[in-house]
Amino acid sequence: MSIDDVPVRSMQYGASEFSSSQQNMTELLDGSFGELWVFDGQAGDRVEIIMRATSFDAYLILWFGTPFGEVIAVDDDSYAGTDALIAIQLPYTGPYVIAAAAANGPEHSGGYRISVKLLE
Ligand SMILES: [Ca+2]
Repeated sequence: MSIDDVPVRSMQYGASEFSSSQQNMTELLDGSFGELWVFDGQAGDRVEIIMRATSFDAYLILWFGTPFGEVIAVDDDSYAGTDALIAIQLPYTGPYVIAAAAANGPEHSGGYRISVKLLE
């Protein structure tokens, strides 16, 4: 699927996905590159998004609605080492877009794991 011609992969709460494809990397507005994922959230949901990568510096951006719209959260290294964690209570109901990005440029991208969990 795509939003505004930007390729986006869908995921659901509880999903943990591995991606190693670099052709899905999209250039983001700040010049960095990332792969985009979308999930549906409800206002008030407490969610935890984790991105782990062994060969590059993981970086997460979360938007509401469409990519490059309203930024809800960003994180670089809150999980462990250079891995990223966003833990947040969602402010709106609707689609959220995640960028799983490389903090230090697309030449450093590679395999990574991303998970989205709904906390009780
Ligand atoms: Ca990082």
